Amino acid sequence: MYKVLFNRHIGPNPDSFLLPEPVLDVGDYGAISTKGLTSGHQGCTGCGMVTGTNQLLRALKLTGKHVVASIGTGCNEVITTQNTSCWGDVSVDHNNFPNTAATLSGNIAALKALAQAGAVSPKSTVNVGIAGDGGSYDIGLQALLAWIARGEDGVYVCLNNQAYMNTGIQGSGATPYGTNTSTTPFGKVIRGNQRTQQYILDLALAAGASYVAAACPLLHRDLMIKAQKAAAIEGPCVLEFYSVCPEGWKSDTDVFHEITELALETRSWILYEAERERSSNTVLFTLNYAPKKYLAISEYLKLQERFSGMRDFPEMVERAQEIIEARWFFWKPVLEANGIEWKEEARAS
Ligand SMILES: Cc1ncc(C[n+]2csc(CCOP(=O)(O)OP(=O)(O)O)c2C)c(N)n1
Ligand code: SF4
Ligand SMILES: [Mg+2]
Repeated sequence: MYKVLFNRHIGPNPDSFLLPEPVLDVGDYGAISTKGLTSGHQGCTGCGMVTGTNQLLRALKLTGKHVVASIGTGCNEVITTQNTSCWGDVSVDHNNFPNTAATLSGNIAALKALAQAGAVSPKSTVNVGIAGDGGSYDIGLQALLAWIARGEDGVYVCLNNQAYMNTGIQGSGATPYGTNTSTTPFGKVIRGNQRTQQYILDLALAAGASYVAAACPLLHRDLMIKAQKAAAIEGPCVLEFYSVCPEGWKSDTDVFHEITELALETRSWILYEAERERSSNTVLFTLNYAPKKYLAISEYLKLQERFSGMRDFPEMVERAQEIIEARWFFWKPVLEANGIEWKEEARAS
């Protein structure tokens, strides 16, 4: 285990004690045109992972490095590999469902060998692995944890839409309690997903990651700062992006903004980051957003039909609320230091 320290400051954080200088906010670069994911992809209207990938690539390119991306099977790969020109000048390899972190490792080794042979300059590339929640929490977890354990320098990004969307909305380790998916259908006897979702960033920190961060494309500056920090910090860094999926969440295609905002305001998605000081094995946690009065989880359940079954069962809604509050208990010292209540008293009516 590691020792826990909290940053008292709540908000986007360009500083890191692992970096000599703060990274630049996207606005500080001035009018530099950069291209992330360009047109030609086949993502659904309102897809959160398209926006998240776009912001990730823009942030990494702003660092001036060449992006080498290893992408695992899932929506992100399927929608971008029929017309690969949408990746622009990113070097991309598409690999199998469990393999993202393993092929990321292969790219890192290959570029190290090329640098030793003088064929590329060292540190001129940023190596990224991108996979879905199924590819990260489930079938790709072994490769991810082993990559972290080897301590290699790179960035792993989990695009979390909370189920296996590309193959027909099967539940994953990231599927929230009560969700209706094709493998956790909402019926009379078993009411949707009975398990509590897991948290990949907890696992990554336990495995020894240098830096982990949760972001969402609604707050693009925060996401891009985190991507740049992950690119600059030495060692394995893991990012997780909240990714609205109208197809799998059974939501309208034009409420990307509203759903993400509700995720933040109900505290069901936590924007935070954590960085590790290796010699003392201390991890510094920073909370990047906390609503002063948070909304009840029932508000979050409204715009997404995947939750339509559980909405009618008050005990299930209460259980979902308890899961959130149990997770926020961790942040109690930071909330209290900032005069914010952490429990029901803090809920807006
Ligand atoms: C070994 C293997 N098993 C199953 C599949 C089929 N498959 C491809 S993508 C996928 C689900 C991807 O889910 P996730 O990683 O969450 O990505 P999403 O599509 O949701 O973005 C599955 C089951 C495969 N390609 N390879
Ligand atoms: S199914 Fe979901 S994740 Fe896949 S492209 Fe459509 S909106 Fe995006
Ligand atoms: Mg998924």
